Amino acid sequence: MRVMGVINLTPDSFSDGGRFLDMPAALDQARRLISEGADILDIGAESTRPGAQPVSAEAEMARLLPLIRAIRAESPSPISVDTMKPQVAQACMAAGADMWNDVSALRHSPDSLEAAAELGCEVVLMHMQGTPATMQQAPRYDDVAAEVTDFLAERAETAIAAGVRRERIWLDPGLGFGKHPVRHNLPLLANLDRIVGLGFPVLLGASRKQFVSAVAGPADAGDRLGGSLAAALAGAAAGVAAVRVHDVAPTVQALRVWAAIEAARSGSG
Ligand code: HH2
Repeated sequence: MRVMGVINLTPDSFSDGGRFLDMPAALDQARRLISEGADILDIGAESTRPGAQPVSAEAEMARLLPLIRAIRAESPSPISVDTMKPQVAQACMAAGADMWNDVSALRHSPDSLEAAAELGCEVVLMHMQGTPATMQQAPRYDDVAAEVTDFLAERAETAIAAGVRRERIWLDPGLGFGKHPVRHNLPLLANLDRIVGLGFPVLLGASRKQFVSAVAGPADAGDRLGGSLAAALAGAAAGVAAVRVHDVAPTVQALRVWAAIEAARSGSG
C-alpha cells in the first residue's frame, strides 16, 4: 500500500488552502511529506471544492512548475499533478512529474485522452458526478457503488482505446465529488472491492473529507484525522493500491500496524 501526500498550491482548498502558496513553504512541505514516508507527492494548483474559482492554465503552471523543478532537483520521489487541463499535465511531465491525477477522468478537454496517450505517464481516472461548481447541489444515484464502478470501467476502456497503456491506469471512486457525504460515500467505502476487482490499481482520497464530520460529529477539516485513518484502513482491507492523504506520518503508522496484524494473521493460519 502506497501513501500519496497532498500539497495544495491553492488559496482556497478546503483542507489546507493558502498554507503552501509560496514556494519555500511548499518545498518545505514536500520535504516533510517525503521524510514522513510519502511514496508519491500529489501537487495541485486548482481547488476542486464545491464552488471554487476556476484557475487559468497559465496560473496553474506558474504555481506548479517551479515546485516540480525544485523537488526534482533534490529527490527522485514520484510526483503526481492534480489537474484537469492537458496542457498543464504536458508542461508538468516535461518539468519532471510522473503521474497525471485527473479528477475529470480525461473528460474535461477534448484533447485529454490523446494527451494522456502521448505522455505515456501514469494517469488517475477519478469518478465525479457533475462539475466542481455544481456537484454537491443534488447528487443522485440509484446504486452508487454499481454506477461508479461501471463509470470507471468505461473510462478505463475508453482511455485504452485512445492509446493509454493499460498498466498506466489508476482508478479512484472520487469520494466527495458529486456524492452525499453519508448516503453515497459510505456505500462506496463499503464496496471498494468491486472497483479493486476491475484489475487496476485503485487510489482512495478520503483524507479530511466532510463525511468524517457527518458520521462522527462536527470537526474542522484539520481535526478529521481519526476518521481519515479509519477510511484509509478500510481501503487497505479492500486492497486499494494507494491512499491520498494530508497527514502522512499518522497514516504511514496506521497502515504499518494494520499490515503487521495482517501478516500475523496469515502467519498463524
Ligand atoms: N480529492 C481532492 C482533490 N483531488 N484527486 C483524487 N484522485 N482523488 C481525490 O479524492 C481527490 C483528488 C480534494 O481534496 P483537496 O485536494 O484536499 O482539496 P481541494 O480540491 O479543495 O484542493
